[in-house]
Amino acid sequence: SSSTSFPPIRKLGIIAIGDRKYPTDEWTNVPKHITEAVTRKLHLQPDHPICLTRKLIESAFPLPLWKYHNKLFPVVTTKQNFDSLNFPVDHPGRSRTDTYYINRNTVLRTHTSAHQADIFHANLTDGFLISADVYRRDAIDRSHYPVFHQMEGARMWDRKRARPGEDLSEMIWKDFEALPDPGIIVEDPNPTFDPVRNPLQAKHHSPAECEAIAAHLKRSIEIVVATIFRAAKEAAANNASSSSSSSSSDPSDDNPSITDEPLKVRWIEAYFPFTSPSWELEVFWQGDWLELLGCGVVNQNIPSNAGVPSQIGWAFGIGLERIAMLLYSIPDIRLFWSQDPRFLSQFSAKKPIAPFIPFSKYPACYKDVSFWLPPATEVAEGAEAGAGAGEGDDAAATKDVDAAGSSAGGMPNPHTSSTQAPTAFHENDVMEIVRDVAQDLIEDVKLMDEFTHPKTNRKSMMYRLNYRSLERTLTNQEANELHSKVQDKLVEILGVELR
Ligand code: FA5
Ligand code: MG
Repeated sequence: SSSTSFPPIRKLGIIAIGDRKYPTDEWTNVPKHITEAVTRKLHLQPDHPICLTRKLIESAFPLPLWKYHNKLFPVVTTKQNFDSLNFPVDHPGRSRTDTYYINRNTVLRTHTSAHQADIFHANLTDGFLISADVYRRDAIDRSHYPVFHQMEGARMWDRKRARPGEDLSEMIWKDFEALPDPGIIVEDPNPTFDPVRNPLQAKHHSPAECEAIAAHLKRSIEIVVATIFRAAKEAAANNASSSSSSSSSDPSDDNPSITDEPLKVRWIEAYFPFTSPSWELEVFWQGDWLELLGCGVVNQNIPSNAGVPSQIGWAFGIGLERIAMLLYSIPDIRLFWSQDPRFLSQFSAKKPIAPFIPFSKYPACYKDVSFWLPPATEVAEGAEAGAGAGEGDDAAATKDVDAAGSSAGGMPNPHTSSTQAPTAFHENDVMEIVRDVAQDLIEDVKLMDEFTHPKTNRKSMMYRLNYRSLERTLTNQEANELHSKVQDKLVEILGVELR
Protein backbone atom coordinates (compact mmCIF):
# COMPACT_ATOMS: atom_id res chain seq x y z
CA SER A 1 0.00 0.00 0.00
CA SER A 2 2.18 2.91 1.20
CA SER A 3 5.51 3.29 -0.53
CA THR A 4 7.41 4.34 2.57
CA SER A 5 7.27 2.98 6.06
CA PHE A 6 9.32 5.75 7.63
CA PRO A 7 8.40 7.95 9.38
CA PRO A 8 5.38 6.07 10.69
CA ILE A 9 2.01 7.56 9.86
CA ARG A 10 -0.12 8.58 12.82
CA LYS A 11 -3.82 9.12 12.38
CA LEU A 12 -6.46 9.29 15.01
CA GLY A 13 -7.00 5.78 16.26
CA ILE A 14 -4.33 4.22 14.04
CA ILE A 15 -0.66 3.69 14.75
CA ALA A 16 1.88 2.66 12.12
CA ILE A 17 4.82 0.50 13.10
CA GLY A 18 7.12 -0.04 10.17
CA ASP A 19 4.73 -0.82 7.32
CA ARG A 20 1.98 -2.28 9.52
CA LYS A 21 -0.97 -0.46 11.05
CA TYR A 22 -2.70 -1.10 14.34
CA PRO A 23 -5.82 0.35 15.96
CA THR A 24 -5.11 2.28 19.14
CA ASP A 25 -7.18 2.23 22.32
CA GLU A 26 -6.97 3.42 25.91
CA TRP A 27 -3.96 1.15 26.43
CA THR A 28 -1.79 2.81 23.76
CA ASN A 29 1.32 4.40 25.27
CA VAL A 30 4.02 4.20 22.54
CA PRO A 31 5.53 7.59 21.81
CA LYS A 32 6.78 8.60 18.38
CA HIS A 33 10.48 8.40 19.28
CA ILE A 34 9.96 4.73 20.09
CA THR A 35 7.98 3.78 16.97
CA GLU A 36 10.71 5.48 14.94
CA ALA A 37 13.37 3.22 16.46
CA VAL A 38 11.65 0.14 15.00
CA THR A 39 13.16 0.70 11.55
CA ARG A 40 16.74 1.07 12.82
CA LYS A 41 17.50 -2.66 13.47
CA LEU A 42 21.04 -2.07 14.71
CA HIS A 43 21.66 -5.82 14.96
CA LEU A 44 21.33 -6.06 11.15
CA GLN A 45 23.28 -2.93 10.22
CA PRO A 46 26.62 -4.09 8.77
CA ASP A 47 29.65 -2.85 10.72
CA HIS A 48 27.52 -1.60 13.60
CA PRO A 49 28.99 -2.77 16.94
CA ILE A 50 25.66 -4.42 17.91
CA CYS A 51 25.71 -6.38 14.65
CA LEU A 52 29.38 -7.35 15.11
CA THR A 53 28.65 -8.44 18.68
CA ARG A 54 25.73 -10.57 17.50
CA LYS A 55 27.97 -12.29 14.95
CA LEU A 56 30.69 -12.89 17.51
CA ILE A 57 28.24 -14.64 19.87
CA GLU A 58 26.70 -16.59 16.99
CA SER A 59 30.18 -17.97 16.28
CA ALA A 60 29.95 -19.83 19.62
CA PHE A 61 26.81 -21.63 18.34
CA PRO A 62 27.81 -23.08 14.97
CA LEU A 63 25.54 -24.12 12.11
CA PRO A 64 23.98 -26.53 11.25
CA LEU A 65 23.01 -27.61 14.78
CA TRP A 66 21.94 -24.01 15.49
CA LYS A 67 19.51 -21.90 13.51
CA TYR A 68 19.52 -18.09 13.67
CA HIS A 69 16.36 -15.93 13.57
CA ASN A 70 17.22 -12.26 13.15
CA LYS A 71 14.24 -10.68 11.41
CA LEU A 72 11.28 -11.29 13.70
CA PHE A 73 8.92 -8.29 13.80
CA PRO A 74 8.88 -6.45 17.17
CA VAL A 75 5.10 -6.16 17.53
CA VAL A 76 3.72 -9.19 19.40
CA THR A 77 0.58 -10.11 21.30
CA THR A 78 0.36 -10.02 25.09
CA LYS A 79 -0.14 -13.76 24.73
CA GLN A 80 3.28 -14.17 23.09
CA ASN A 81 5.10 -11.73 25.36
CA PHE A 82 3.48 -12.78 28.66
CA ASP A 83 0.86 -15.57 28.73
CA SER A 84 2.86 -18.13 26.74
CA LEU A 85 5.66 -17.63 29.30
CA ASN A 86 3.53 -18.11 32.45
CA PHE A 87 3.46 -14.46 33.52
CA PRO A 88 0.60 -14.18 36.03
CA VAL A 89 -2.11 -11.65 35.12
CA ASP A 90 -1.00 -9.25 37.86
CA HIS A 91 2.70 -9.39 37.04
CA PRO A 92 4.20 -5.86 37.09
CA GLY A 93 5.97 -6.49 33.79
CA ARG A 94 2.54 -6.29 32.15
CA SER A 95 1.89 -2.84 33.50
CA ARG A 96 1.70 0.19 31.21
CA THR A 97 4.38 1.78 33.36
CA ASP A 98 6.85 -0.91 32.24
CA THR A 99 5.70 -1.97 28.77
CA TYR A 100 4.91 -0.12 25.54
CA TYR A 101 1.38 -1.02 24.50
CA ILE A 102 0.21 -0.61 20.87
CA ASN A 103 -3.24 -1.48 22.15
CA ARG A 104 -4.78 -3.68 24.84
CA ASN A 105 -3.64 -6.98 23.30
CA THR A 106 -0.58 -5.83 21.39
CA VAL A 107 2.84 -4.70 22.65
CA LEU A 108 6.35 -3.98 21.51
CA ARG A 109 8.13 -7.12 22.73
CA THR A 110 9.90 -6.53 26.05
CA HIS A 111 12.21 -9.50 25.49
CA THR A 112 13.15 -12.02 22.81
CA SER A 113 11.54 -14.74 24.93
CA ALA A 114 8.26 -13.56 23.34
CA HIS A 115 9.17 -15.78 20.36
CA GLN A 116 10.18 -18.91 22.29
CA ALA A 117 6.86 -20.74 22.05
CA ASP A 118 6.47 -20.05 18.30
CA ILE A 119 9.94 -21.36 17.52
CA PHE A 120 9.47 -24.43 19.72
CA HIS A 121 6.25 -25.02 17.82
CA ALA A 122 8.01 -24.77 14.43
CA ASN A 123 10.45 -27.41 15.74
CA LEU A 124 13.15 -26.64 13.17
CA THR A 125 16.39 -27.73 14.86
CA ASP A 126 17.99 -28.77 18.13
CA GLY A 127 19.06 -25.23 18.96
CA PHE A 128 18.12 -21.70 17.96
CA LEU A 129 19.23 -18.12 18.46
CA ILE A 130 16.93 -15.10 18.13
CA SER A 131 18.44 -11.62 17.93
CA ALA A 132 16.14 -8.62 18.00
CA ASP A 133 15.34 -5.13 19.21
CA VAL A 134 13.31 -5.08 22.47
CA TYR A 135 11.47 -2.24 24.18
CA ARG A 136 11.00 -1.25 27.83
CA ARG A 137 10.02 1.76 29.83
CA ASP A 138 12.95 2.00 32.22
CA ALA A 139 15.44 4.14 34.12
CA ILE A 140 17.69 6.66 32.33
CA ASP A 141 21.41 6.18 32.74
CA ARG A 142 24.50 5.12 30.82
CA SER A 143 23.55 1.43 30.67
CA HIS A 144 19.75 1.69 30.20
CA TYR A 145 17.90 2.75 27.06
CA PRO A 146 14.22 2.18 26.18
CA VAL A 147 15.22 0.25 23.07
CA PHE A 148 17.94 -2.33 23.28
CA HIS A 149 18.84 -5.66 21.74
CA GLN A 150 18.69 -9.16 23.10
CA MET A 151 19.77 -12.55 21.91
CA GLU A 152 17.74 -15.54 22.97
CA GLY A 153 19.25 -18.99 22.81
CA ALA A 154 17.65 -22.37 23.43
CA ARG A 155 18.81 -25.97 23.12
CA MET A 156 16.32 -28.85 23.27
CA TRP A 157 16.59 -32.63 23.42
CA ASP A 158 13.75 -34.99 22.48
CA ARG A 159 12.67 -37.80 24.83
CA LYS A 160 11.73 -39.83 21.79
CA ARG A 161 15.47 -40.28 21.21
CA ALA A 162 16.05 -42.08 24.54
CA ARG A 163 15.78 -45.82 24.91
CA PRO A 164 12.59 -46.97 26.68
CA GLY A 165 12.91 -46.59 30.45
CA GLU A 166 15.97 -44.34 30.21
CA ASP A 167 16.16 -40.63 30.79
CA LEU A 168 18.05 -38.18 28.58
CA SER A 169 20.86 -37.37 30.99
CA GLU A 170 23.40 -39.66 29.38
CA MET A 171 22.75 -38.19 25.94
CA ILE A 172 23.02 -34.64 27.27
CA TRP A 173 26.31 -35.38 29.09
CA LYS A 174 27.68 -36.75 25.79
CA ASP A 175 26.83 -33.46 24.11
CA PHE A 176 28.41 -31.65 27.05
CA GLU A 177 31.66 -33.54 26.60
CA ALA A 178 31.78 -32.51 22.94
CA LEU A 179 31.77 -28.80 23.89
CA PRO A 180 35.15 -27.03 23.82
CA ASP A 181 36.86 -26.13 27.09
CA PRO A 182 36.16 -22.41 27.71
CA GLY A 183 39.37 -22.07 29.75
CA ILE A 184 37.86 -19.57 32.18
CA ILE A 185 36.77 -19.98 35.78
CA VAL A 186 33.29 -18.85 36.83
CA GLU A 187 32.31 -18.77 40.50
CA ASP A 188 29.28 -21.00 41.05
CA PRO A 189 28.66 -21.36 44.78
CA ASN A 190 25.07 -22.69 44.74
CA PRO A 191 23.69 -26.20 44.21
CA THR A 192 22.08 -26.80 40.80
CA PHE A 193 18.64 -26.79 42.34
CA ASP A 194 17.13 -25.98 45.71
CA PRO A 195 13.60 -26.97 46.76
CA VAL A 196 12.80 -23.44 47.93
CA ARG A 197 15.06 -21.00 46.14
CA ASN A 198 15.48 -22.63 42.75
CA PRO A 199 13.32 -25.74 42.33
CA LEU A 200 13.72 -28.75 40.09
CA GLN A 201 10.62 -29.39 37.93
CA ALA A 202 10.27 -32.80 39.52
CA LYS A 203 7.19 -33.73 37.47
CA HIS A 204 9.11 -33.29 34.24
CA HIS A 205 12.82 -33.82 34.85
CA SER A 206 14.81 -36.38 36.78
CA PRO A 207 17.45 -34.81 39.05
CA ALA A 208 20.08 -36.30 36.73
CA GLU A 209 18.49 -34.63 33.70
CA CYS A 210 18.35 -31.28 35.45
CA GLU A 211 22.05 -31.58 36.40
CA ALA A 212 22.97 -32.47 32.83
CA ILE A 213 20.91 -29.66 31.26
CA ALA A 214 22.34 -27.13 33.76
CA ALA A 215 25.91 -28.25 33.09
CA HIS A 216 25.40 -28.01 29.31
CA LEU A 217 23.79 -24.56 29.66
CA LYS A 218 26.51 -23.13 31.90
CA ARG A 219 29.30 -24.55 29.78
CA SER A 220 27.72 -23.15 26.59
CA ILE A 221 27.48 -19.68 28.12
CA GLU A 222 30.97 -19.82 29.56
CA ILE A 223 32.15 -20.46 26.00
CA VAL A 224 30.37 -17.25 24.95
CA VAL A 225 32.07 -15.30 27.75
CA ALA A 226 35.46 -16.76 26.84
CA THR A 227 34.88 -15.85 23.17
CA ILE A 228 34.04 -12.28 24.10
CA PHE A 229 36.91 -11.92 26.53
CA ARG A 230 39.37 -13.27 23.96
CA ALA A 231 38.10 -10.71 21.45
CA ALA A 232 38.33 -7.91 24.03
CA LYS A 233 41.94 -8.88 24.75
CA GLU A 234 42.73 -8.75 21.05
CA ALA A 235 41.13 -5.33 20.91
CA ALA A 236 43.20 -4.05 23.82
CA ALA A 237 46.37 -5.39 22.21
CA ASN A 238 45.52 -3.74 18.89
CA ASN A 239 44.88 -0.47 20.61
CA ALA A 240 48.16 -0.55 22.53
CA SER A 241 50.20 -1.23 19.40
CA SER A 242 48.43 1.09 16.97
CA SER A 243 48.00 4.29 18.95
CA SER A 244 50.48 5.12 21.66
CA SER A 245 48.84 8.49 22.27
CA SER A 246 45.40 6.98 22.66
CA SER A 247 43.31 8.00 25.60
CA SER A 248 43.27 4.46 26.96
CA SER A 249 46.82 4.83 28.29
CA ASP A 250 45.78 7.90 30.26
CA PRO A 251 45.37 6.99 33.95
CA SER A 252 42.49 9.47 34.30
CA ASP A 253 40.78 7.63 31.47
CA ASP A 254 37.01 7.49 31.70
CA ASN A 255 36.97 4.52 29.42
CA PRO A 256 38.64 1.50 31.04
CA SER A 257 38.84 -1.86 29.32
CA ILE A 258 37.37 -5.10 30.68
CA THR A 259 40.85 -6.55 30.16
CA ASP A 260 42.50 -4.11 32.59
CA GLU A 261 41.87 -6.53 35.45
CA PRO A 262 41.62 -10.32 35.73
CA LEU A 263 38.20 -11.51 34.54
CA LYS A 264 35.76 -12.11 37.42
CA VAL A 265 32.49 -13.84 36.53
CA ARG A 266 29.86 -15.53 38.71
CA TRP A 267 26.62 -17.49 38.51
CA ILE A 268 23.85 -16.37 40.85
CA GLU A 269 20.40 -17.85 41.46
CA ALA A 270 17.53 -16.07 39.73
CA TYR A 271 13.82 -16.30 39.05
CA PHE A 272 11.92 -16.26 35.74
CA PRO A 273 8.35 -17.51 35.28
CA PHE A 274 9.49 -19.48 32.22
CA THR A 275 12.53 -21.36 33.60
CA SER A 276 13.33 -23.39 36.71
CA PRO A 277 15.93 -23.60 38.07
CA SER A 278 17.16 -20.20 36.84
CA TRP A 279 20.41 -18.22 36.94
CA GLU A 280 21.97 -14.92 36.05
CA LEU A 281 25.55 -14.40 34.97
CA GLU A 282 27.39 -11.36 36.28
CA VAL A 283 30.78 -9.91 35.44
CA PHE A 284 32.81 -7.54 37.61
CA TRP A 285 33.22 -4.29 35.67
CA GLN A 286 34.23 -0.81 36.81
CA GLY A 287 33.97 -1.72 40.49
CA ASP A 288 30.56 -3.35 40.31
CA TRP A 289 28.79 -6.58 39.31
CA LEU A 290 27.10 -6.10 35.94
CA GLU A 291 24.31 -8.48 34.92
CA LEU A 292 24.90 -9.90 31.45
CA LEU A 293 22.16 -12.47 31.02
CA GLY A 294 19.40 -14.59 32.50
CA CYS A 295 18.88 -18.29 31.81
CA GLY A 296 17.54 -21.58 33.08
CA VAL A 297 15.93 -24.95 32.45
CA VAL A 298 12.90 -24.36 30.21
CA ASN A 299 9.62 -24.58 32.11
CA GLN A 300 8.07 -27.67 30.61
CA ASN A 301 4.66 -26.18 29.98
CA ILE A 302 6.13 -23.95 27.26
CA PRO A 303 7.20 -26.78 24.91
CA SER A 304 4.11 -28.72 26.02
CA ASN A 305 1.73 -25.90 25.11
CA ALA A 306 3.70 -25.35 21.89
CA GLY A 307 2.96 -28.92 20.74
CA VAL A 308 6.37 -30.47 21.48
CA PRO A 309 5.84 -32.00 24.93
CA SER A 310 8.61 -34.57 24.46
CA GLN A 311 11.32 -31.88 24.30
CA ILE A 312 13.30 -30.70 27.31
CA GLY A 313 16.17 -28.21 27.46
CA TRP A 314 17.57 -24.84 28.37
CA ALA A 315 17.21 -21.18 27.33
CA PHE A 316 19.05 -17.91 27.90
CA GLY A 317 18.53 -14.21 27.12
CA ILE A 318 21.49 -11.87 26.83
CA GLY A 319 21.70 -8.07 26.48
CA LEU A 320 23.75 -7.30 23.36
CA GLU A 321 24.49 -3.68 24.37
CA ARG A 322 25.99 -4.85 27.65
CA ILE A 323 28.33 -7.21 25.77
CA ALA A 324 29.22 -4.64 23.12
CA MET A 325 30.03 -2.08 25.84
CA LEU A 326 32.48 -4.53 27.44
CA LEU A 327 33.93 -5.62 24.13
CA TYR A 328 34.54 -2.16 22.68
CA SER A 329 34.82 -0.13 25.93
CA ILE A 330 31.79 1.92 24.90
CA PRO A 331 30.97 4.21 27.86
CA ASP A 332 27.36 5.23 27.13
CA ILE A 333 24.49 3.16 25.70
CA ARG A 334 23.18 6.18 23.74
CA LEU A 335 26.24 5.98 21.48
CA PHE A 336 24.78 2.93 19.71
CA TRP A 337 22.07 5.17 18.25
CA SER A 338 24.51 7.82 17.09
CA GLN A 339 24.70 8.47 13.34
CA ASP A 340 27.88 10.47 13.90
CA PRO A 341 30.65 9.15 11.61
CA ARG A 342 33.10 9.73 14.46
CA PHE A 343 31.31 6.82 16.16
CA LEU A 344 30.27 4.58 13.25
CA SER A 345 33.60 4.76 11.37
CA GLN A 346 35.41 3.12 14.29
CA PHE A 347 33.79 -0.31 13.70
CA SER A 348 34.14 -2.62 10.76
CA ALA A 349 33.92 -6.34 10.11
CA LYS A 350 37.02 -5.97 7.97
CA LYS A 351 39.19 -4.16 10.52
CA PRO A 352 40.71 -5.87 13.55
CA ILE A 353 38.59 -5.31 16.61
CA ALA A 354 39.77 -2.30 18.67
CA PRO A 355 38.38 -0.32 21.58
CA PHE A 356 36.26 2.74 20.89
CA ILE A 357 38.26 5.95 21.17
CA PRO A 358 35.87 8.52 22.66
CA PHE A 359 35.64 11.85 20.96
CA SER A 360 36.03 14.58 23.52
CA LYS A 361 33.61 14.51 26.41
CA TYR A 362 31.28 17.47 26.38
CA PRO A 363 30.28 19.19 29.63
CA ALA A 364 27.43 17.93 31.80
CA CYS A 365 24.58 20.26 32.63
CA TYR A 366 22.73 19.43 35.85
CA LYS A 367 19.19 20.73 36.45
CA ASP A 368 16.93 19.81 39.36
CA VAL A 369 13.18 19.54 39.46
CA SER A 370 11.09 19.24 42.65
CA PHE A 371 7.38 18.67 42.76
CA TRP A 372 4.43 17.66 44.91
CA LEU A 373 2.48 14.64 43.72
CA PRO A 374 -1.21 15.29 43.27
CA PRO A 375 -3.08 14.84 46.56
CA ALA A 376 -3.89 11.20 47.40
CA THR A 377 -1.48 9.77 44.86
CA GLU A 378 0.02 6.48 45.87
CA VAL A 379 3.59 5.79 44.94
CA ALA A 380 3.72 2.34 43.41
CA GLU A 381 6.10 0.26 45.47
CA GLY A 382 9.02 -0.83 43.41
CA ALA A 383 8.57 2.31 41.38
CA GLU A 384 10.80 3.83 44.00
CA ALA A 385 12.99 0.80 44.40
CA GLY A 386 14.70 1.49 41.11
CA ALA A 387 15.23 5.12 41.99
CA GLY A 388 18.69 6.45 41.55
CA ALA A 389 18.57 4.85 38.14
CA GLY A 390 20.82 1.92 37.47
CA GLU A 391 20.86 0.27 40.83
CA GLY A 392 20.76 -3.03 39.08
CA ASP A 393 17.10 -3.81 38.58
CA ASP A 394 16.99 -5.10 35.05
CA ALA A 395 14.00 -7.22 35.71
CA ALA A 396 11.49 -4.95 34.02
CA ALA A 397 9.88 -7.83 32.19
CA THR A 398 10.75 -10.54 34.60
CA LYS A 399 10.49 -9.15 38.10
CA ASP A 400 10.07 -11.79 40.76
CA VAL A 401 6.36 -12.48 41.17
CA ASP A 402 6.57 -12.65 44.93
CA ALA A 403 8.49 -9.43 45.27
CA ALA A 404 6.01 -7.89 42.87
CA GLY A 405 2.95 -9.25 44.57
CA SER A 406 3.26 -6.69 47.31
CA SER A 407 3.51 -3.89 44.77
CA ALA A 408 0.23 -4.63 43.08
CA GLY A 409 -1.19 -1.76 45.12
CA GLY A 410 -1.01 0.99 42.59
CA MET A 411 -0.41 -0.98 39.43
CA PRO A 412 -3.05 -0.77 36.74
CA ASN A 413 -4.00 -4.33 35.94
CA PRO A 414 -4.33 -4.91 32.20
CA HIS A 415 -7.08 -7.45 32.72
CA THR A 416 -9.32 -5.68 35.15
CA SER A 417 -8.91 -1.95 34.79
CA SER A 418 -10.35 -0.20 31.81
CA THR A 419 -9.88 3.40 32.88
CA GLN A 420 -6.80 5.50 32.50
CA ALA A 421 -7.09 7.23 35.86
CA PRO A 422 -3.54 7.67 37.12
CA THR A 423 -3.89 5.80 40.38
CA ALA A 424 -0.19 5.69 41.13
CA PHE A 425 2.92 7.67 40.54
CA HIS A 426 5.53 5.62 38.71
CA GLU A 427 9.06 6.82 38.15
CA ASN A 428 9.07 5.39 34.62
CA ASP A 429 6.49 8.03 33.67
CA VAL A 430 9.00 10.73 34.64
CA MET A 431 11.65 8.94 32.57
CA GLU A 432 9.32 8.74 29.59
CA ILE A 433 8.53 12.46 29.68
CA VAL A 434 12.20 13.35 29.95
CA ARG A 435 13.11 11.07 27.02
CA ASP A 436 10.29 12.45 24.95
CA VAL A 437 11.49 16.03 25.41
CA ALA A 438 15.27 15.62 25.53
CA GLN A 439 15.67 12.54 23.31
CA ASP A 440 19.38 11.66 23.31
CA LEU A 441 20.43 14.86 25.08
CA ILE A 442 19.72 13.35 28.50
CA GLU A 443 22.43 11.24 30.14
CA ASP A 444 20.83 10.28 33.42
CA VAL A 445 18.01 11.03 35.82
CA LYS A 446 18.42 10.38 39.53
CA LEU A 447 15.99 10.59 42.43
CA MET A 448 17.79 12.82 44.95
CA ASP A 449 15.17 13.27 47.63
CA GLU A 450 11.63 12.35 48.58
CA PHE A 451 9.56 13.05 51.66
CA THR A 452 5.99 13.10 52.85
CA HIS A 453 4.65 16.27 54.44
CA PRO A 454 3.71 15.35 58.04
CA LYS A 455 0.49 17.40 58.00
CA THR A 456 -0.85 17.29 54.46
CA ASN A 457 0.49 13.78 53.82
CA ARG A 458 1.49 14.95 50.36
CA LYS A 459 4.57 13.47 48.81
CA SER A 460 7.41 15.51 47.35
CA MET A 461 10.08 14.26 44.93
CA MET A 462 13.30 15.82 43.73
CA TYR A 463 15.09 14.58 40.60
CA ARG A 464 18.43 15.64 39.20
CA LEU A 465 18.63 15.61 35.41
CA ASN A 466 21.97 15.52 33.65
CA TYR A 467 21.69 17.00 30.15
CA ARG A 468 24.67 16.22 27.96
CA SER A 469 25.14 15.66 24.26
CA LEU A 470 27.58 12.99 23.10
CA GLU A 471 28.32 14.99 19.99
CA ARG A 472 28.65 18.66 20.96
CA THR A 473 28.51 21.18 23.80
CA LEU A 474 24.97 22.09 24.85
CA THR A 475 24.46 25.78 25.51
CA ASN A 476 22.98 26.69 28.85
CA GLN A 477 20.04 28.24 27.02
CA GLU A 478 19.32 24.95 25.22
CA ALA A 479 19.44 23.04 28.50
CA ASN A 480 17.15 25.58 30.15
CA GLU A 481 14.66 25.31 27.32
CA LEU A 482 14.64 21.52 27.51
CA HIS A 483 14.27 21.64 31.26
CA SER A 484 11.36 24.03 31.25
CA LYS A 485 9.61 21.84 28.65
CA VAL A 486 10.16 18.84 30.93
CA GLN A 487 8.68 20.77 33.85
CA ASP A 488 5.65 21.83 31.81
CA LYS A 489 4.99 18.23 30.73
CA LEU A 490 5.35 16.89 34.26
CA VAL A 491 2.62 19.30 35.31
CA GLU A 492 0.46 18.67 32.26
CA ILE A 493 0.73 14.88 32.10
CA LEU A 494 1.32 13.79 35.70
CA GLY A 495 -0.59 16.61 37.36
CA VAL A 496 2.24 17.39 39.76
CA GLU A 497 2.75 20.77 41.38
CA LEU A 498 6.22 22.27 40.93
CA ARG A 499 7.94 23.52 44.09
C1 FA5 B 1 14.86 -11.34 30.33
O1 FA5 B 1 14.53 -10.48 29.52
C2 FA5 B 1 14.60 -12.80 30.08
N1 FA5 B 1 13.75 -12.93 28.92
C3 FA5 B 1 15.93 -13.53 29.90
C4 FA5 B 1 15.78 -15.02 29.86
C5 FA5 B 1 15.63 -15.69 28.65
C6 FA5 B 1 15.80 -15.76 31.04
C7 FA5 B 1 15.48 -17.08 28.62
C8 FA5 B 1 15.64 -17.15 31.02
C9 FA5 B 1 15.50 -17.79 29.81
P1 FA5 B 1 16.03 -9.62 31.89
O2 FA5 B 1 14.90 -8.69 32.03
O3 FA5 B 1 16.90 -9.83 33.08
O4 FA5 B 1 15.56 -11.06 31.47
O5 FA5 B 1 16.94 -9.09 30.69
C10 FA5 B 1 17.99 -9.88 30.14
C11 FA5 B 1 19.23 -9.02 29.87
O6 FA5 B 1 18.90 -7.89 29.04
C12 FA5 B 1 19.83 -8.40 31.12
O7 FA5 B 1 20.66 -9.33 31.76
C13 FA5 B 1 20.62 -7.24 30.53
O8 FA5 B 1 21.82 -7.69 29.95
C14 FA5 B 1 19.74 -6.77 29.40
N2 FA5 B 1 18.90 -5.61 29.76
C15 FA5 B 1 17.79 -5.59 30.55
N3 FA5 B 1 17.26 -4.34 30.62
C16 FA5 B 1 18.07 -3.54 29.84
C17 FA5 B 1 18.06 -2.14 29.47
N4 FA5 B 1 17.08 -1.31 29.86
N5 FA5 B 1 19.03 -1.68 28.65
C18 FA5 B 1 20.01 -2.52 28.21
N6 FA5 B 1 20.06 -3.84 28.51
C19 FA5 B 1 19.12 -4.35 29.31
MG1 MG C 1 17.49 -9.46 34.91
